[in-house]
Amino acid sequence: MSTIQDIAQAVETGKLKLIEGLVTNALQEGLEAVTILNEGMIKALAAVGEKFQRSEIFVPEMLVAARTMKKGVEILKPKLGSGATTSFGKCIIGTVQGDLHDIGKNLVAMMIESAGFEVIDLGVDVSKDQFINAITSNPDAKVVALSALLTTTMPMMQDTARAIKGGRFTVKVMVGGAPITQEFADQIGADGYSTDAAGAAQLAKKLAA
Ligand code: B12
Repeated sequence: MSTIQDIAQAVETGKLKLIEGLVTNALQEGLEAVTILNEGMIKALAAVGEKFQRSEIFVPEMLVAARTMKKGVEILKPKLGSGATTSFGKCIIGTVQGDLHDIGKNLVAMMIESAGFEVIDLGVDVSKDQFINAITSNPDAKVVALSALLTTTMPMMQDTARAIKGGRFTVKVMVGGAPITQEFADQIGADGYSTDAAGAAQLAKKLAA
């Protein structure tokens, strides 16, 4: 029997080879995909971050935990979407320049896509100019979603959001990521902020309406 604890433990200790079986078993046993994601995987990565902060583990361990989570999310993916059929238009998403974290951004992209958007994912380390070029090439885009996980890349999020808001674009800007707050979002002139992927999808729909 696979429990949430087994999954959390596998992510935390980077048991890449075990994760597929554990997640598949948990789903077969009737655990909800969203519970596995939130209680098993996201909490485990938060614990990994705390261990890193205490210098109990280092970048390689953090990386293997991230890979394990990604593998697990692949298995959950078909179960996480809402299967919406309404079309809300295009959403451009990316992690801002200097930042390579993409697990949260990918979850947000997945939820936004399943809420009914066509997602244009620019990936990680995306410069202000790359965002502007993507908006220029997709003038019908409704929302741009910026992700940042490092306090050192928050200024880049600010530059990017301000450049977009300062241009002649109608697109709405939403922001998120672990260090981002509503206060910061307001300060940089973003149109919206959410703490998690499910909230991000709701917010994108509201902004596109
Ligand atoms: C995994 C990880 C890595 C992996 C990333 C792999 C990958 N492909 O993403 C690797 C090993 C590469 C890595 C590298 C580094 N990392 Co790192 N990493 C993490 C860790 C453990 C987990 C992040 C994660 O994926 N969480 C799970 C996801 C689901 O959560 P999330 O990203 O927050 O996303 C959710 C919300 O924030 C929100 N959201 C996210 N984006 C968006 C966007 C929008 C628009 C919206 C609305 C919402 C939203 O929705 C998501 C889903 O619910 C965190 C710890 C932590 N507590 O965050 C440290 C952490 C972010 N890393 C940290 C550091 C220091 C680094 C390095 C500088 C380490 C180093 N010395 O090299 C490098 C930086 C590399 C770079 N230039 O980016 C620090 C940052 C400290 C700080 N205050 O800035 C943290 C907090 C660890 C710590 N406690 O010290 N890291």
